[in-house]
Amino acid sequence: MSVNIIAHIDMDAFFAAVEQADNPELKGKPVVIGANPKNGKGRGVVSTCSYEARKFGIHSAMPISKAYQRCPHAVFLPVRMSRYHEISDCIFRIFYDFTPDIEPISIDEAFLDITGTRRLHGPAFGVCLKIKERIAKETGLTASVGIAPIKMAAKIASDFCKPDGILEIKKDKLIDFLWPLPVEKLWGVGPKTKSYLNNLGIRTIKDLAKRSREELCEQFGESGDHLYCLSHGIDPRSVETESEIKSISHEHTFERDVNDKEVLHKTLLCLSEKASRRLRLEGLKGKTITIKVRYEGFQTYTRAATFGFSTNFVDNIYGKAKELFEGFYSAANKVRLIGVKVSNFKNLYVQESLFEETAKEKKERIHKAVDFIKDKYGERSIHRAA
Ligand code: TTP
Ligand code: MG
Repeated sequence: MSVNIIAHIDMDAFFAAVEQADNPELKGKPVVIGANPKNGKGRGVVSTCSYEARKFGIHSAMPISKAYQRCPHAVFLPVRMSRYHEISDCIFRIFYDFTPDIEPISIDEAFLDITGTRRLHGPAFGVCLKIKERIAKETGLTASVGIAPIKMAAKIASDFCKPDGILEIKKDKLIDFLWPLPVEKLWGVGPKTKSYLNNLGIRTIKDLAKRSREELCEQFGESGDHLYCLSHGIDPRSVETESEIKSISHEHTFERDVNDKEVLHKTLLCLSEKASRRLRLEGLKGKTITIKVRYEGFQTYTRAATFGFSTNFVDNIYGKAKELFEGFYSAANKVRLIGVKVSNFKNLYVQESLFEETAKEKKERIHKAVDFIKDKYGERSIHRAA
């Protein structure tokens, strides 16, 4: 059986490193990116900080006032999202020079399937070294890279070798690498499952691997089987490239965190319109609508609902997105990012029900007309009243 080679690449201290590259005077200094500390009285949180600042115990999502207490002489800077997006685009263009099989995970992180790059670029380790060199040359930044036959191990490996490292776990060393690790390193083992497993005497991945598949399935149902496989280094998930579209999503990060419901609703509408338009461009309809809401403290929530039919109409998408949002949002929390996703696709060209067709065809025509006008006169030419 052929072995997959997957790389997980994650930039080091991304926002802080961009600031240090843009202003070399900041190199070697503790730099904290996030809310204004206002001499220790500031509200809001740390987005990230340089490794120099981490020595003082500062980390992402920590209240900015606490970060100030720990290191008042650090350089505190605001988030410059558009600049980080520019650098992120540059990094992803470098990835695409090596392989089209890329699964973006966040602004500074992706999985690359480099199984097939050997003929053109040589063995995996060398490929990743070249990628790191190009990133360094073109952006002045460092990345950490984990290489492994499965995604989960590649991700653990990149964490292990931070900052500025490369760690390759070959197939025959995968079990030696995984088994001594605490069980919560496995994907899907959060704090609750961890303490449940710990109570059963399962602390390491090896402890878990020693239990029988049947026992784990009895305890955890379907996810028992999944845990069993992961603990034995089996992870069927492949790198999901953007070309095999599984979902269409749009997100918006606010320049300033927001709790004004009207603004949030308008943003949901705008994101739903974008999703609707892209779905129609791709000839897709989805059944499941998911919203993502990230608060100022970086806690992230998703809520999903599935229709009994497939749709790409903005009325349906926005209606459901708003309903989901209203179902759990409380205005006490400020929102940093909001997103709308449509998934669970069916082929457009399969008729759902002959009787529904006429009314739907009419709606479809109207949507197409709107797209046409937007194509011709720009995104802002037509807008719905919220
Ligand atoms: P991460 O990759 O989690 O962190 P990092 O790149 O700063 O540091 P590391 O070397 O440990 O990878 O996140 C990428 C960027 O996302 C980070 O630079 C800032 C942003 N971010 C936040 O704004 N808040 C958060 O709580 C986290 C975790 C990240
Ligand atoms: Mg990072």
